[in-house]
Amino acid sequence: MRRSTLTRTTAETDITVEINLDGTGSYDNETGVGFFDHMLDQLSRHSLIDIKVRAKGDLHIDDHHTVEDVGITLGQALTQALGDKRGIRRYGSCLLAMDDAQVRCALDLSARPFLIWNVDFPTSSIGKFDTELVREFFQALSTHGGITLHVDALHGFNSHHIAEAAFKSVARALREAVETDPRKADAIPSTKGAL
Ligand SMILES: [Mn+2]
Repeated sequence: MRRSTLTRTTAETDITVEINLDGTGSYDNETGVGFFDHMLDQLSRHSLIDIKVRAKGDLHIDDHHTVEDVGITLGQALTQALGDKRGIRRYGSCLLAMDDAQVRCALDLSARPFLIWNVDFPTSSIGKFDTELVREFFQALSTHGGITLHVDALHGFNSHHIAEAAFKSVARALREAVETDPRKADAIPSTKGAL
């Protein structure tokens, strides 16, 4: 089964993540950061990866450590659940529209973390949520999930829509990349023989 459960505890955060790559997009996320829960729910719903996150972070400072550390733990859980990556499609992409916003994602589950992030927000916050943290989350996910992750916002004027379109676009691309390719279900998708 392509599942994993991981707990990561530091002086700043205490996080448990459960995922099932072969899920139905069911989610249960409680991080103490409302907007971020809403984004994690989107990530699950549109990747069809079941995601449960419980995070207790130092929110009295700000949301930064909590958001970043959920990205780290989710990335680690993804790496663990993918195992040797046998049979996966490996690549995924999505051009996603949400109202005024359009976001493009191309990714490779390459084990070579690299983030290209061309996403500008017109406002510095969405409600109480700092828009800078969206990049922090995806940087952590890319690094610890071993993902070459390119995200470009082509246009948009509403920060909530741009952030949400980014999460949905990455989710859709991730859905494609983690799926098993029935034409090559027992092979590792690399000419090197390892990923
Ligand atoms: Mn929304």
